[in-house]
Amino acid sequence: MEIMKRGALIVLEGCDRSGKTTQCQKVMSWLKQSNIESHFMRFPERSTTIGSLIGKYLECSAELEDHAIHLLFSANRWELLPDMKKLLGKGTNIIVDRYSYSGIAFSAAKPNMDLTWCQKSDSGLLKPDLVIFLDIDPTVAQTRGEYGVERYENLEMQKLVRSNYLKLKDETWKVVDASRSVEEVTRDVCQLVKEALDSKSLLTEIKQ
Ligand code: T5A
Ligand code: NA
Repeated sequence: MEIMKRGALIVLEGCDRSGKTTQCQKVMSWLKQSNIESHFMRFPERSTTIGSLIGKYLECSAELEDHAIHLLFSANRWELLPDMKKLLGKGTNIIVDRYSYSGIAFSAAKPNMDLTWCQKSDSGLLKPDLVIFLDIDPTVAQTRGEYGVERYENLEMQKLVRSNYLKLKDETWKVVDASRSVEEVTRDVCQLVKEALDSKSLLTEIKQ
């Protein structure tokens, strides 16, 4: 009898312009070519009602108190939790462009925002099987396309975000040097995804 494998939850994280969306697209096309059932998601997901408010905040066309916007980012993940559980349960892998780690690292980079407080609203969401951290010096990232268009895209903020990310790093994290060419980064990212998909831990329940 064949044992049903659940899908893997794989997250790409990193400072702004580290190349997350580019690499998610590369991974998705590799998975498609390999006939591996996979679904792409991103946070913030700006298409929902909550997400549209987040979008306005990021474009600086709306102002929100720091704790309030933090909770909206978190609510945006909670509202998509049922969809994520359904996909993983039927064996579909999910590749996610940003997750709770962004929520914590960015909010906690603001003055008077406590990292431990920021973690609370995401407690109970699904824990990823693998987090690929695209690491880049924020001074290098700021030379990349369209930098500085949205809120948070400034050097001081990004340096604090990077140091917060490193505080959140645990055994599920793999750090990839994202300052290299797209092709070099993709090679490492696809290798890490492949290892995660081969893992025996997918025969167990998804962690919460
Ligand atoms: N946020 C997010 C919170 O505060 N709380 C939360 O809970 C969440 C989920 C928007 C903001 O929201 C914050 C974090 C963000 O500040 P977003 O919508 O993911 O989040 O942001 P985007 O602007 O879409 O994406 P990023 O700025 O993070 O960029 P990416 O996805 O890291 O980078 P990418 O792939 O778009 O590439 C950027 C540019 O660099 C080039 C690309 O061609 C592009 O021009 N590039 C490279 N150039 C050279 N070498 C490489 N290896 C390259 N890879 C890509
Ligand atoms: Na992106």
